[in-house]
Amino acid sequence: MPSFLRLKPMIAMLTLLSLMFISASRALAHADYVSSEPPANGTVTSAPERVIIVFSQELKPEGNTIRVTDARGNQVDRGDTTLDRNDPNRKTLIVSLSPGLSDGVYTVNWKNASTDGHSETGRFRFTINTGTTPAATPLPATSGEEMPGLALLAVGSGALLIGWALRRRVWQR
Ligand SMILES: [Cu+2]
Repeated sequence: MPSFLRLKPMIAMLTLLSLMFISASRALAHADYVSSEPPANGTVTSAPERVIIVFSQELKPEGNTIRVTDARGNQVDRGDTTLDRNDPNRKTLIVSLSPGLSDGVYTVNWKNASTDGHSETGRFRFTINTGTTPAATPLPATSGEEMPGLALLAVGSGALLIGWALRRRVWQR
């Protein structure tokens, strides 16, 4: 068998692999968490009146949610998530909180709707510690949960293809 024919499956495989990686990285370019108030894993010394989250892309006016719960899972936001009108770039969400929240650990679950048609979710925690109650324990790291499955799928399929190609090459010898 001429050697150039042996290269064909290799080239096809590499092309397919690159396409998968391109589509995977495109899918990952959504409105990601950039910063927030209170900051993720941060501690504030007085009860905040609102939670503000800044994202990396413009958001739609609807379809965004910030849900804030206390350590017992009780909702402490007022269910009024909106785009922050102070941000002309429309990358900021804001939700108001029940007044006078007590010291403790709070969890923020967010879901956004990017103008590129994609939706993303994530979660972080913050602590209120006014110094009037014993200090709260430190928090685990923040997590952004954005389709890790797709990237894994690309890597997994790539590994399978490489295995398949190698097997074929050994066979043809
Ligand atoms: Cu996107």
